[in-house]
Order: sequence, then C-alpha cells, then structure tokens
Amino acid sequence: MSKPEYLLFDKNTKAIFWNLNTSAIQRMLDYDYVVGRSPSIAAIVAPTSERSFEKFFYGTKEIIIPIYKTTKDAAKFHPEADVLLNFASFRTAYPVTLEAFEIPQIRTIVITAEGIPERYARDMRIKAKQLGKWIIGPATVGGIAPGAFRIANTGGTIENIIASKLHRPGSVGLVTRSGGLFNELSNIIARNADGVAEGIAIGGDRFPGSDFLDHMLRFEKNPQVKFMILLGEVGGEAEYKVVEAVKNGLITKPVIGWCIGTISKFFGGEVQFGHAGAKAGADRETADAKNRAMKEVGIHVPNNFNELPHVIKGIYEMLRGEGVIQPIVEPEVPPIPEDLSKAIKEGKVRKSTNFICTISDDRGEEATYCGVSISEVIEKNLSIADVIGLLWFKQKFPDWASKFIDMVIRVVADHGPAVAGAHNVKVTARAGKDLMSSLVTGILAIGPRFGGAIDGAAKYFKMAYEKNMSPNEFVEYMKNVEKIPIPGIGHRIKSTKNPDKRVELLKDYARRNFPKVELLDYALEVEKVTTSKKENLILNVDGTIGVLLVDLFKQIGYSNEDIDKLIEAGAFNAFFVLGRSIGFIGHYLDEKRLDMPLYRHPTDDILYDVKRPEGI
Ligand code: Q5B
Repeated sequence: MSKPEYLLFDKNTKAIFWNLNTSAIQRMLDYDYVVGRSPSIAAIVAPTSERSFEKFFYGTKEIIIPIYKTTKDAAKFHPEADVLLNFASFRTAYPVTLEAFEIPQIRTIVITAEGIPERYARDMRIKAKQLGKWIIGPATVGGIAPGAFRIANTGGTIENIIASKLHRPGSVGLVTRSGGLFNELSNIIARNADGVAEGIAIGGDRFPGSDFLDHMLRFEKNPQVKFMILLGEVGGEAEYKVVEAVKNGLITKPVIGWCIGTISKFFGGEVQFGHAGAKAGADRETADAKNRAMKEVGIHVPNNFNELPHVIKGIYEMLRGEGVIQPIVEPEVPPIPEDLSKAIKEGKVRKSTNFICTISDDRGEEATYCGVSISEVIEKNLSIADVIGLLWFKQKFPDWASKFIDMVIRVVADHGPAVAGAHNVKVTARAGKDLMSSLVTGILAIGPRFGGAIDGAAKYFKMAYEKNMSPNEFVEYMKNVEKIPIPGIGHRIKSTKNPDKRVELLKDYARRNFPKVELLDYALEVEKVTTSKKENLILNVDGTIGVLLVDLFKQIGYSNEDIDKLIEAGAFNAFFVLGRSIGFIGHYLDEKRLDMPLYRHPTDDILYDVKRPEGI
C-alpha cells in the first residue's frame, strides 16, 4: 500500500533487519503487538547464520521470521519491505548500505553503527540523495512513528514507551541528534503536550545521512504534525538550515528549538561532547550562537533547558485553544506478556517441571556428578567405577566395591570376535556402516542368552536364597515352574574341564575383599547340582557377576527391595553393556583398519530347507 511522500513509516511498513539481533527484533515485535499492527519485520539478513529462520513472540503467539544470506534475497522474497534496518558493525555497515542502494524497493535505510569513517558517511549521504533514498544515522537509535512503526530500541522499554505516549500518534514532530535525549524529550512532550507524531534521532556523527531540516520539511507536509521540536547540539551547522527554512517560509508550523551544549563557554578550550559531531569548530557552531539565530527567526527558544517543558506546554495549549489540536481518545493497551524465563528468574511465577534429574547438574560454573565437580573427580583421581557409582547409584562406593566394579568392566570388555554381539558389529562394519550403527547392533544382541543374563541370575538366585530353597529344589523349580534355563548357568565353550578364568578372578577377589559372599556361596552349591548333570553347566561370567552384585549391594546397605528395583531396572546388565562396548568398538575399528569388504555368509554353511523348483 503506497503512502504519501512525506511519510517514511506507517502501520503497514515492513522492514528487513540486517543482523540477527534477537533482542532488538523482539522489542520491535512487542511494540507492533502493543499498537495493534502486524509484525513489522519481514525478514532478517545474517550472512553467517546457519539457520534459515528464527522464532519470535508476537504477543503470546510464536512467529517465524525467515533469515537470508543477502539483502537482495530478502528483498526479492519480501517485495513489501521498503525499510532496511542496517544493524551491521561499523566495518560492514557501509557495504551493506551500498548493496541496499541497488535495491529499488528499499527507500529508507537506518544505520546504527558508530565510528563509520566520515568519508564513507559522506559518500552514503550523497548517493542516497542522488537515488532519492533516505538514510537515518549513522550512530543513531533510529526513530519512531507512534502507533505505526518503531525502529529497534527507540523509546526504550515498552513501559517507558507507554509512559511517554509513544504507542499512539500525538501532534509533535521531533528531531534530535541523540537517542538518549530523544527518550527524554518524548517524556517531556507526553507530560506537557499530547505526544509525538513522528520522531527521528538523526545521529551524533558529523555527517548524518539526513538532517534536521530533511525531516522537518516532511513534518511540514504531514497533517498529523501540528508543531515541531528541534533539539540540536553544539557543533555543526544543521540548525542554520532550519533557521533559513523558517525565514524563507518553507516551514510555517510552530517550531520550538533548543541547542544543548550552552555550558561549553564555561570551559577553557574547545570541548568535545559525547557525539562525534558535538564540537564547535567556530563561534557559529556554539549552542549559544545557534539558539540566538533560531530565536531571531521566530523559533520558540527557551532561556535554558529547564524552561523547555513550559514552552512546549505553552505552544500546545495555544494550538489546543485555536482548535488546531484535537483531544486524543487514549487507546486500550494490551499487556505485553512477560517472558517466562524472566518472570521465573524474578520469582514472579512458578512452573512445574517436566523432567527431574537427581544425578548431575550442568547449571553452575562446572558440571557435577551427584554433587562432585568434574575437577574434583580428576583431582581426587576417582576411577571409572567411582564415576559409575556417582552417576548410576548416586553414591561413592567403598574402595573394595569400586575395585570390584572396575574389575567387572575390565573382565567383560571382550571375549573374542565369535560371540553374538561382536559378530554383529563386524558384519555391520563390513556393510559400510558407521561406528554408532555398528556398536548398537552389538549392544542389541546382548540378551538373556548372551551377556544379558546378569539381572536374571541375580533375580532368581536371590529369590531362591530368600525362600530358603535347597539347590536341588531351585534347579527343579526353574525346570518345572519357570520352565527356563537358569540365568547365569551354562556356557558354550567353558566347562568344569575348561574353567572360565574370568569367573575364577571374580570369585577370588570377592572372597578376599567382600565382607560376605552369601549368594555366591549359594550359587556355587547350585553349580554343583548343574555340573553333575553336564560339565558345561557352570556358574558362568554373567551368573558370577549377578550374584556378587547382590552381595555387594547388600553389604553397602541396600535393602532386598532396593536390590529388586535395581534388577528390575536392568542396572546389573548395564555393567556388561558398558564393558562390552569397549570390545565392540575395538572390533569395529579393527574392521575399518583391515578395510574388510562386505561380508556374505557362505551358502554351504546354511541348511536350506526350502523346496527346489525341480522338486515341486
Ligand atoms: N541347560 C549359555 O547353552 C547357554 C542350562 C541348562 C539349566 C541352564 C545356556 C543358557 C542361561 C543363559 C546364560 C550367559 C545358551 C552365558 C555369556 C557371555 C560370554 C559368551 C561367550 C561372553 C549355553 C544343553 C542342555 C539342555 C539344557 C541344559 C543349558 N543351560 N539347564 N540351566 N542355564 N544359559 N547366558 O551349551 O537335558 O540336554 O535337554 O541358556 O547364562 O553369554 O563367551 O560365548 O563373555 O561373551 O548351547 O561368556 O547354558 O546348551 O542350550 O543346548 O542346552 O543343558 O536344558 O539339557 P548350550 P543347550 P538337556 S555367558
């Protein structure tokens, strides 16, 4: 929708925001929501961002704003955008502006960066004028068309904006250099008149892309603006252009003017105020000289800054009396929903959590494992088993228990390439799969027959022992009632004649270091029964670990019920999963190192019990 030439911004204005400045964009969207207009940011340009969109809030709803690599692309996909908010750094702002000059739809470019070299600033200003485009800035907060469009952070917080009546149009056309004083003036105007119709901070540099006069000539044509306020500064001659325009009748609406920096005469030499341009190079550029010149042509100039509010009030009331300014019906202002994270931080709201974590905490300076910082883990030389104690069982194991856990991990780390899991890993690796895929095929093979009989062994031996079953009764019970092989009994290659060395090591350690090994003793009685039937029905590595873990947890204070819960959760099989992952990774790396081709199982190793065509 086209707007009159004198307007740079209206309720339909859409902007492209150059830089992923999420807080400034969110503030603009909050403003849009408060004034009841659609989101004013059409697109974001962020050349180095990996993302193609960013989420923002519009009121309570979330919206998506697309991100482009170049302004040209953003403009192509958003032909309605005629404002570029150039938030690039002082190094990049110039080329970004030059690119925007080549985009016909971009009419207004706001440049916020400070410290842009003056020759670039001059060049941008000249080119913009030649192309009929507008530059606001550099070194500016921007400006605002109340009720229609807010540039980034202009006006400060939403609370300040509403207090300063910048959420709906008033009657004053305001021009300043400074963004901070812009806010101050908006507040004074709200208190002494009916607010700002449009306000522009032209920026503090010596060569702003547009001057006070450029905007005041627009204000002259804008029927919403009934009078103007110019807040100038010591330094430069921009105020004299306004003086000439008033003298020549180009500006006819009442103008209130004040140049700050009248204090400079009390300093000995030349004084540089905050802005790059705020320095009087000649008498003409002093605040006093400019205030005098403004007064001479009929601009309303107070005697000092403190009088400024009274002068504003006087002009406003005069225009109200003349019927030039009509009373404003104040619009309803919807509350801006507060960010939940902020409200929680300030203790204003509470929210129930979805997850609970009782083992680790990454919120402080350093992550902790059950209250022990990682630094402490390293400084105190805690072992892998100690870390398992903290993260799996939320406690520091006594030394004898920790050493046993460590031993378990080491003895189950691998048992050659032929076991079910390692075979899977090797076949998967040879099919060209990656480490994670190959590893999980191995882990997925861990089950009641292979490696994953630890929980089952713990469960059934413990149950039988607690029920005072004799070893014979237990073997019969498993055969006739449960009707399953006893978990932890039996091995494919190990037997009484070929004992499993790992089992010997574990038993030996436990006998020497555990306070008691009640369940191990019971399991070995059961083994006597099973091996009497068949020599490979030994208490195997899974069974030995299972019964010894029950003994261990009992000795460190777990109740029978606590241990049942651990078994139910699969906590004992976890030791095999963890330990054997070491071996699985080794087999995967071995395959890659050997660069082995795709594996195909030989057909002569498969019994095909399928009808052949000739037999049909
Ligand atoms: N019978 C392990 O069986 C195996 C019996 C049983 C009562 C039993 C079998 C079994 C329970 C599960 C278990 C962990 C499948 C093993 C591991 C890690 C590993 C592996 C590695 C590593 C072996 C023959 C006769 C039959 C059966 C009877 C067998 N098991 N009776 N309780 N538990 N065990 N798994 O040799 O009268 O002839 O009909 O399921 O604890 O996985 O290194 O390889 O580190 O990677 O195939 O060590 O024992 O014998 O099934 O043909 O049975 O014995 O009823 O009796 P086999 P089967 P009958 S450690």
